[in-house]
Amino acid sequence: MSRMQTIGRSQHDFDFASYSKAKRDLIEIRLTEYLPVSSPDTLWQSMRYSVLSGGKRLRALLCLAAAEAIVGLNSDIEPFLPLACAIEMIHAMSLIHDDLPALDNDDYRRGKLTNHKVYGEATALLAGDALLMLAIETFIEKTIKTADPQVMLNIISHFCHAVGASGMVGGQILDLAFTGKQQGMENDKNETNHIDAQTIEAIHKSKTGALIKFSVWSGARLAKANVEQLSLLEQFADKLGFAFQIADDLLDSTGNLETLGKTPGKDLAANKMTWVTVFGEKLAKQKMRDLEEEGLAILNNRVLQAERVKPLQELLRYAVHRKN
Ligand code: GRG
Repeated sequence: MSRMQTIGRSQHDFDFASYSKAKRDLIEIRLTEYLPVSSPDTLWQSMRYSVLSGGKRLRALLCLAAAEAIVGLNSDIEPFLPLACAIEMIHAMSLIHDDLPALDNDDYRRGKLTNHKVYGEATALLAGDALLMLAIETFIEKTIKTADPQVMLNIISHFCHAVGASGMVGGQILDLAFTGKQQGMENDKNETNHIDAQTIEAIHKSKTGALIKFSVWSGARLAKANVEQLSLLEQFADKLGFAFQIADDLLDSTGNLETLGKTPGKDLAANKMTWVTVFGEKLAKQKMRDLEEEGLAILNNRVLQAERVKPLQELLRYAVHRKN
């Protein structure tokens, strides 16, 4: 049987629903443990409110699946759980900050009031800050006994890059610059103020793609992937991250508050530059499907084992075809 047929078949012989439920359950248990009821009271409540409020846990799942792509599906994933949970903490903090009035000014997230609507802007801001630090602390404290410190330092360095000015924070500011919401950012736009495919891709790659790429890369790195494997998985994550963002933008234009858990139609209302608002739904869907094919093709490589990449294949399909 050719490798391509094997990939097609995996849709049927790999029980992704059970796989992802089992992994999500573990992630929830561990996150609850890492975020105890503690003091200062309100700060911890606010942190717990956003981290333990559901969410697809896609980034944590990607991290675990990338580790499994290297160590195998029946291996112990315990050593990778703190890293996967730390990534969910960072993701949650980025959502808290993103929802603030100074940025997207959203009232709903994951079907609940946003953090600042419940706890106020000052606490929401500080809960985000504390989560960022808790993520790093958790990863270090819970991993130090089992992992090579050199590998851990490498992961922390990549983490800083993915989150900071070259990653999420940088992407967010470019997004604001092109949305025209922020004054004094003229230098951050290109000379013509013209938004093109390359610019949208650059914004997506940093704002959303960087953490997704880090999730995949870091899981594999902690699992001691070799250079070739890491490079392929990064290429795969690039495709997935971009496809995920286009899916997110499509859902924003077609979904509703009930299914999305957040206010739909905000991109168009805010004049945001997305693949959907700039090129329309039809081309956006086409681009997303192309990225899905490209991502699956990347996994079809002799340096990765077909059996071991099944969760990653299914997570890519899920990122594209999800309904929320
Ligand atoms: C990271 C230091 C630091 C600051 C934050 C606000 C900000 C800087 C960056 C914005 C990043 C952001 C919120 C990007 C959008 C990503 C996105 C599409 C989020 C939705 O992700 P899902 O659908 O959410 O995975 P769930 O709720 O399922 O977890």
